[in-house]
Amino acid sequence: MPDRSDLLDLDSLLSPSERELRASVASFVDAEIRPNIADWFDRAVFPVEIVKKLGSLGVLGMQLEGYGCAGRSAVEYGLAAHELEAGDAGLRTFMSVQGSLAMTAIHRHGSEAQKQQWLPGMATGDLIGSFGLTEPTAGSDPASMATFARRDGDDWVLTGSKRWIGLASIADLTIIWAQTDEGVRGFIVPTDTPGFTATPIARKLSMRASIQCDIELRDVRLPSDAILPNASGLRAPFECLNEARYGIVWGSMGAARDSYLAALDYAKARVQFGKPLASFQLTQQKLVDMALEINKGMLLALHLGRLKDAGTLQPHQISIGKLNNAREAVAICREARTIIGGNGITLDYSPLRHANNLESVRTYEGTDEVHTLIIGSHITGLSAFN
Ligand code: TGC
Repeated sequence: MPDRSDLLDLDSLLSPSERELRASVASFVDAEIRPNIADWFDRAVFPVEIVKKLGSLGVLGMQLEGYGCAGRSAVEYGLAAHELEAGDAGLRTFMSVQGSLAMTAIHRHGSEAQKQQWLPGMATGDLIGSFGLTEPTAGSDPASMATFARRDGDDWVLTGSKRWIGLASIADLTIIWAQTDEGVRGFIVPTDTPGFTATPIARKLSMRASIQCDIELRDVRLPSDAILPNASGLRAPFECLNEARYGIVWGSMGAARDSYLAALDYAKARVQFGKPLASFQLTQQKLVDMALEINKGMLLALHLGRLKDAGTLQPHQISIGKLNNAREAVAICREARTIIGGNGITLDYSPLRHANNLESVRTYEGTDEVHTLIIGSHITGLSAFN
């Protein structure tokens, strides 16, 4: 975190290589994202040309070992998500869908041949992946998914639909989770397979510099080796979601930090009633409240990252981070907009764009409600779902 937002010297808790990684992603965001993001968001464009640049930066599947992946730590992965989302959540979401979901599904659950076929190209950004779990009528409750894969000789034949699937219309492959006679299984579906269609969802008020799709699967025939051999049951996609949820813990605070800094700069420059807004007590209170939550959120992210690097991070702890940081980040971005006043409703300033994006972030990868009840179940030993 730059020092105007790092009130606790959290920097001192990072190693030189962690600071170096963070600086390289921050420079990338300054050069490639900040100058263009208002235009991309306004025109609802995902800049496909950025994919290979992110590959060259080494952040696609960066937390994975081997197969061309960078093998960086969980904290480094978090710092990259933090800096990218300070640029825009849509771009951080690309990194998450590609690296945390699609690549993790193959790396964790795939065969050796599948890993060698797909992962090196995905790490460079030559291949784009997506991850199809959610359905039009199965969002928070993926166990109720209707997509079905039936055996036909040696082949599998998939039928069903998915919704809110990031990047699917430009992807080369999608991981499709489907019911089978033996429970939920995962399949690698090349997107040029007959019967597969992906249609971007239009008229979004959030994540406009990103793509989310409806997918239709009409008798999509796949060879027997398309199945992920080591993924059996819903536990498998949830293990991938853990990775993406962890990235959100860090990413959401990046959006919050960028909004806080925009409000701070504005408050110091903007003069009303003969003095800077920053000198008013009410403005200072807003800035202080934002800074406190950002510093607490970063401490939480770093603690969870250290647990993850130690191999001890538990799903309910990820829920604590995802729930708290996404929820606080939305509040911070909205409050930052109030300091910028009427000017803050334009794309000349980042807070309202970040706040709109965070409406998606607090919803996908488990809503506030889902994460509250995962934590509630951990505390009480009683599940609210079953
Ligand atoms: P439940 O019975 O609790 O669990 C089924 C099995 O999964 C295991 N499990 C986990 N394992 C690892 N990590 C986790 N976080 C896990 N959560 C559950 C569990 O132990 C069990 O294993 P086993 O071996 O005993 O069978 O399942 P449930 O249906 O009762 O779960 C309830 C609930 C609400 C917690 C769960 O359904 C949930 O997390 N819902 C939220 C779903 C969600 O986050 N969806 C987002 C999908 S993202 C997407 O499709 C698009 S990605 C974004 C993009 O593309 O842009």
